[in-house]
Amino acid sequence: MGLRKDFLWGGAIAANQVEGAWDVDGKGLSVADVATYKPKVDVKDYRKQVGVTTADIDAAIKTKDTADYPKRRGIDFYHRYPEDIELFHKMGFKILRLSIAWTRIFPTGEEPEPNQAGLAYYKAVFAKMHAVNIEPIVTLSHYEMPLALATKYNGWADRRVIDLFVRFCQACFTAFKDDVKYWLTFNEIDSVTRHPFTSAGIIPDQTENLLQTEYQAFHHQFVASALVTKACHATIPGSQVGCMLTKLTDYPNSSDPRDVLASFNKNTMNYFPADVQVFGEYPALVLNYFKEQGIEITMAPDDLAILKANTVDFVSFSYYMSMVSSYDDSNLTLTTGNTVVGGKNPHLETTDWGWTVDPVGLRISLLQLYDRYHKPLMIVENGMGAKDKLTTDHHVHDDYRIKYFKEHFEQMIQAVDAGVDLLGYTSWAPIDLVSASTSQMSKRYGFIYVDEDDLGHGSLNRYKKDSFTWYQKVIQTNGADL
Ligand code: BGP
Repeated sequence: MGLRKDFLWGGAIAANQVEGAWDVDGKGLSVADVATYKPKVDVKDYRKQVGVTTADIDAAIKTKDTADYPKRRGIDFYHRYPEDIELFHKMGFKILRLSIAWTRIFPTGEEPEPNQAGLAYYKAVFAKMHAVNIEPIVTLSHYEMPLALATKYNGWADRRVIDLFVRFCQACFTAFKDDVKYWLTFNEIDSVTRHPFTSAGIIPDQTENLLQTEYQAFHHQFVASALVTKACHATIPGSQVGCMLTKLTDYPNSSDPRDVLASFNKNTMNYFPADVQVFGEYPALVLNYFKEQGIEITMAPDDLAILKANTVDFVSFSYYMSMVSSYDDSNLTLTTGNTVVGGKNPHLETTDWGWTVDPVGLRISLLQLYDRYHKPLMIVENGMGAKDKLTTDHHVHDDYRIKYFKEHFEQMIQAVDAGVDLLGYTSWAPIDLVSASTSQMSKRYGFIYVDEDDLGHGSLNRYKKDSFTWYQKVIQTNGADL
């Protein structure tokens, strides 16, 4: 069988991790521009709450364009996109996932009119992509809410942000209706409870019930996502809108039924945002969890009808690692991969950053998601962060990366052979970029090396790694030659 003939091979990037030019052409500050990433919990002591504070933000604003805030530099995709898109084209990309920075279109989120320079920039990027037959898939919100909305409203915790987001999306649909068919609303929507600031603009004040705030923010995002799905379908006939989930596939630590139950519950909470976006309703188990936790979601009278009437067309997800759960954490050796905390799996290796490498987990994830949702799927992030070495003659021999992808593709193809409807695959990331969790360049993902270090020094020259030619061959043969 193998992959469909029109399988969408490509790569995925996000504006805040590549563009740089953080204050160019009227762009406003986004949460990404000020946050050296901070998860909600201390990774060494996962019971300890941390998270971004107003003092962090003030310090970041004062510090401005320094090495502490590398996302402001990015890899200068803002100016170098023609060259980068050419390189993607050389690899044979059919699709490129990228995000539109909200702050290029509405710098503070509340301007009466969209910023024409921002719209013109993306128009030019899409034109370049179409010139080489690369289809865009656009994420409308990839950890880059206007900072002004975070500080003024506590981000998505406030219902008023829904209209502001819908307005931004509508401006994009109107401007790019002839350019973009595939859209994603929120990147890794489930991440609100892991890093509330970058994900939802929430600046926790230590007195509030943070879970309550986070689930309220989720609800606002669900309603926004549904309204945006509706607007997209109305403005762009034939458009396809997807949800985007971090698939954190969880295994029980043992066959002890209590471990199995703990893992089931973990997976239920991971699926929940996609459940709402696909089924158009809250799962009963999650509503019960809210009750148990004393969480009360405030809803407007029409909200549930809006969710039900505007579900997504396909399900997209990122897949990096699997997790292990037990009913009793003391049974686990906890690992602290920098976005999540979970039990160590003795059967799996980890990357230098503690993320388990689990190709079979990708196959399991595809089977689970298809079995649950019966919707076409798209893998929109998957890849391996590594410390690459550039040789003096400008090569990177990244056989470890080729091995990682080969093993994941083998499992992906087996899932497709088992009946999963998979539309495409975009690697994270086709070109080195600033890491979301470390804010550094040295966690490299690309098939293309970018000469830039963690302090922003370097020529920014692009060099093809060994994996570049390998991925090119994979695309050429539609996965037949790995
Ligand atoms: C996902 C994000 C991406 C990306 C990726 C890798 O969670 O959607 O933005 O960065 O993870 O993570 P990191 O950059 O921390 O290695």
